Amino acid sequence: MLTSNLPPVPKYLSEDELSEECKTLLSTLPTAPGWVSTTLYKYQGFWHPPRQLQGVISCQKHFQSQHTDILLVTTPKSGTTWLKSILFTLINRTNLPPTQKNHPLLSTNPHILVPFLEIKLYTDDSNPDLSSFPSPRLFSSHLPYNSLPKSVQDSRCKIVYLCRNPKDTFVSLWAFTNKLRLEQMGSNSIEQVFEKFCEGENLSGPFWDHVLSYWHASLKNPDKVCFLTYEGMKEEPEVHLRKLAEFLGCPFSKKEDGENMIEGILEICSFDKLSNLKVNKEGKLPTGENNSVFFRKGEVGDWKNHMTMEMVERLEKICEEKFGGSGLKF
Ligand code: PAP
Repeated sequence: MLTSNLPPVPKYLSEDELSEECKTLLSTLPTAPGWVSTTLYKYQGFWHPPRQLQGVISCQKHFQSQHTDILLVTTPKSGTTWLKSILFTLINRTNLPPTQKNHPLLSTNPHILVPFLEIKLYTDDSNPDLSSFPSPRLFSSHLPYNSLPKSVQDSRCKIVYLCRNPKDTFVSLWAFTNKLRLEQMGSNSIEQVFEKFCEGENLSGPFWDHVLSYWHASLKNPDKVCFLTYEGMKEEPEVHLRKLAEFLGCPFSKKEDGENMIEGILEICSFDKLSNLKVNKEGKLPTGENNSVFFRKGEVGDWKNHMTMEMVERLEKICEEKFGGSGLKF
């Protein structure tokens, strides 16, 4: 019998466990080449890899939102890992002060503490038992607004939305997906994937449609959707953390201000702190990704080191067209 010398395919790329329902659906959807998986599928106007799509369908069918739930939604590579850390620390700060020596963030990757609905919980199990999650339950998602499970839209649960300027998002996505590609696949050049990004053919893309879906939802219902940007968080972290705490109904008390609670939260969630922890340098997610792939530079403006002038002009032109008149500027 011939045996392959290639390492086994990690779970995040595996298509072995796709249900018949998912396979049938996939066969009806438009396709585009994937950045990591071979194919992306367009479902409800947005692109998903096959394994994730199975999670999307199950989550839409089965997830029952509770009024007290908090859902962090992000465009991929906009600072999801950072906001997961911040939200987890913020809502648990009374029982788990950020200065506590054995704080969970010091030994557990943020993606474990705040799991994705469609990428983790509903891909592992089509209808997982979520009863062990303490209230308020904190989940995350990359789903566009219109693809959220109906119960999320109908319930009084809170949505925290985070996006990032498209140029840094693109560069981060390019670097990230190259790290997830198997060695035998080689790397994608920046030119190759730039075309796809401009066409909207990327994980959870088109980028602009994703962002606009939440921008409009936040304008329509500011008590339900809190719209944040990576750049805003970087520029004024205290202001935004205070805003987040108020939005979630757990504002900082005078006593907490006196104890420098905000500084403590920002410190434990900082790029330097998290990226240098053993768990994030050496650990892996159960789906096979190295935890370190979620920490690269953590800066605003790294696009200047990678994109050509032509790329910048083209992307800015697309963004002007797409975001023009929306009141949203990057
Ligand atoms: P995801 O959407 O796939 O979960 P996400 O966490 O959004 O990934 O992307 C990682 C980006 O956030 C990386 O950006 P970069 O490629 O431009 O460097 C990563 O470095 C950055 N990041 C991770 N943790 C932090 C943090 N604590 N503070 C600021 N940026 C961070």
